[in-house]
Amino acid sequence: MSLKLYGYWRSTASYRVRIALNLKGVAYEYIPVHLVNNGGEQHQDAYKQLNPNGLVPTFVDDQEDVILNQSMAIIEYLDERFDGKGRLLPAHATERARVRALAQDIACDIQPLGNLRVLNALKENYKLTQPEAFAWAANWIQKGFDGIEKRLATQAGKYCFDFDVTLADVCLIPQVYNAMRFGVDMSRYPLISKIAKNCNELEAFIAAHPDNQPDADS
Ligand SMILES: N[C@@H](CCC(=O)N[C@@H](CS)C(=O)NCC(=O)O)C(=O)O
Repeated sequence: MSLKLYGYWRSTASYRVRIALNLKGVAYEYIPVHLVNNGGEQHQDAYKQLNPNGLVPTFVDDQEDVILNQSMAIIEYLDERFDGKGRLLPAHATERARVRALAQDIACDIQPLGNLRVLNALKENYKLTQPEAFAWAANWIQKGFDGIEKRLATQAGKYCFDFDVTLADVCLIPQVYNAMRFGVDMSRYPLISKIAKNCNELEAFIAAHPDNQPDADS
């Protein structure tokens, strides 16, 4: 089997897929795509042949002749293809929809607003300074986390949904990492912080952490 993940150490979407691969216990080759150096390797022709969107991650499963973008699609593919270990989506339709909704609160409503290309456009086209761009990103993370914190009060246990790690945790933990990078005051979010602490004690999350990637700090 030959599975490859094209990603970047600090990319939250890549981080989600790394966590999912580890939870599934699936070995893979990690291929760094530097989002800043050389004008951003995500924009180079060789990479854009794999992913014309010019974003990471891209996942390749040679055995099945599959090339996928979009971290959520990749994770659901992994969950179905390697269904023996650590199901990331519950079997029951209502629970599955709730998990997806929380995951999408992060992946659809928070992450895109703080993406590198959005921050670059704010700086280049609207003359925001670096601290102003960081404040923009932090603002949208806070708006999203305010809602998630309230939602978790009705359902969270050790993880976002009781005692099983799900797709929601897989999305939440990279967003917490990103929130800290942008200076969000996490003391406003005791439940999110507790869940992040619990997840970050698990080997799958530790191994996926940005600092533990071969391209970290590059
Ligand atoms: N919805 C996509 C988001 C992908 C995405 O925004 N990736 C970011 C890193 S987290 C990226 O490649 N940014 C490069 C850029 O903005 O130029 C997914 O979940 O895979």
